[in-house]
Amino acid sequence: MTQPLSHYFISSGHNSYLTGNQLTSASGTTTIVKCLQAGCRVIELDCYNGPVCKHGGTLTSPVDFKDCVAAIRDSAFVSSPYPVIITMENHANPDNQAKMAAILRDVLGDKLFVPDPNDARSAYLSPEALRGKVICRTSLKKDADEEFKKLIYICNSKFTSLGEMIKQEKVVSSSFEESALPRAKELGTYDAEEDAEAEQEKKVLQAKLTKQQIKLQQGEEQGPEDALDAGCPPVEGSLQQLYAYTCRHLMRVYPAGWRVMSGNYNPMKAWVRGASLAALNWQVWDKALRINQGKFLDNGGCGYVLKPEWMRVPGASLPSRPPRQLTVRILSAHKYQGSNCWIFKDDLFVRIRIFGMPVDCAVKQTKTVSNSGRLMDGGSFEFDVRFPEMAVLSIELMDEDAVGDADADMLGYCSLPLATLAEGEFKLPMHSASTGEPKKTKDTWVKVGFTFPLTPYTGNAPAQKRSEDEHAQEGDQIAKARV
Ligand SMILES: [Ca+2]
Ligand SMILES: [Ca+2]
Repeated sequence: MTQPLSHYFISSGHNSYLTGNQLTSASGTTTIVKCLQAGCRVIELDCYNGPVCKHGGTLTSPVDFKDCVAAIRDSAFVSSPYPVIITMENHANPDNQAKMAAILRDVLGDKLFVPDPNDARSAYLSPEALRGKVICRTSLKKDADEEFKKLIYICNSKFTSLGEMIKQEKVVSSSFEESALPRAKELGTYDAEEDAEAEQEKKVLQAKLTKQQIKLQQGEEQGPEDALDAGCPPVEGSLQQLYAYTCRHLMRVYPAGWRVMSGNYNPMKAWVRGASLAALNWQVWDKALRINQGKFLDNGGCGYVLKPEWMRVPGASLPSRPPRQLTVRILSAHKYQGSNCWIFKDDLFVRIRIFGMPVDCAVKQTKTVSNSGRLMDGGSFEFDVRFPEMAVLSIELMDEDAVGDADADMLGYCSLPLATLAEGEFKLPMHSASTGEPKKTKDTWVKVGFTFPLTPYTGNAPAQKRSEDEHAQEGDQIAKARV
C-alpha cells in the first residue's frame, strides 16, 4: 500500500447523501454509513449554500453538510484503515466554502488530511502514508475561499484532449460521465455492447417513470461543472495514452443523469481505461455493485486494489499474452423450497460470467432442472483468461421463467476476484441479488470446483473443442487487445 493513490482502483460512491432515487428521495446519512461499512472509500457530496447536501434541481430534501461529515468521521475506518476521500461537487459560494472548511476542521479534527502547501505534488501520496485520514477532492474556482482551498488535496480539472491531460505537471483529477468516456480504439466492440445495454436500460426505465418523474428529470441540473458535458465530443486516444494519464492522475467516472432510479453502469468500463474511481450509486443493489463487490474482495476488502503493472508503469500498454484456462465445475446447487413440496418449485440453472478486459468477457450456463430446487452435476465450463488480475468471476443461481432467460430471476450470486482465486472444491455462499447481503448457506448454495493452472493454455488440447469460427473470432479479439 505504498504506491501513489493513482496506482489503485478505489471503491467509490456517487451522490452518497441520497437515500433512494435521484429525484424525490430524502437526503441523509444512511447510504454514507452503509457504503463506508462495506469498504467504499470515496463519498460524494453535492454541496450548496447552508451548507447543505442535496441533488440540485430535484425534489430531494437537503441534509446538513455537518451531519454528512460527522457520519463520515464515525464510520470511515470501521471496515478499513485506509484513507477516505470526500469528493465535493461544489455549488456553494465563498462564504459557505469558509463555513465548510471550518466544519471539516472541527468535526474531523486530526483525521482531516491538510496538505503541505510546499508539496510540489508531482505524485500522490500512498494509502499507507494517508492511513486513517480523510482527504478532500473538489474543483476550485478562481474566487474560492482561501481556508477552503488549503484543505483540497485532489484538484479536479476539465480536459478536452488526452494530450493536454497527460502533460499536466502537478497531479490532478478529472471526472467523466459514463457516456462521455474517452474513446480508445482497442475497446471498440466492448463499448458498443455496453452502450447497447445502457440504451436498453434507459428505454425500460423511461417507460416506468411517472409523469412527475419525467418532468423532474427534464428540469434536472446540468451535471457537475468540472466534468466534460455529455454533449461534448468524447476525448479520443489509445489505451496507452489513457494509462499514461491514469497512472499519475486520478480519473473518476460517474453514472449518467438518466439513471434516476439510482442504477449503475458496469464499473469494468471505467477500470479497463485505468480510472481509479468508478463512482456507483449504492442506494439500489444491482449488477454493477455485484461486480464492484467481487473486485474489492481482493486485498482484504480494504477498498483499494493495486492496478495491474501494465497499467501503472511509464509507457504502459496492454500486453499480448497467451491465455490461462479456468475450469469451473458446477457440482450441485440448491435452493430450499419451504413447505412447498410438489408444485411450482424453482427451475434452477447456474450462470457463470466473467467481467474483465474485453477479450476475457464471457458467459456460460448449465442446463435447467425444472420444478425441483435442486441441480446435480451441472457440468464443466472452460474459460480462456488473459488478464485474471482485472477479472471478476460471477457464479449466479437462477430460476428460469417460462418466458426465457431474459426474465429469469436471480436467487443468489457469488462474485469473486480472479486475481486471488483458489483452486479446489467449495460450497459457495450465495448473496442476495437485491441487497448484496449473504444468504443462509443451509438454504441456498452452489457447490463448485475450480482449476486455474498457472501455465498458459496453448489452445491445442483436445479437450477444448472449438469451431474454426471461434478460433477466427479469438484471433480478432487478440488483435484488438494488442496496442
Ligand atoms: Ca453529484
Ligand atoms: Ca420458475
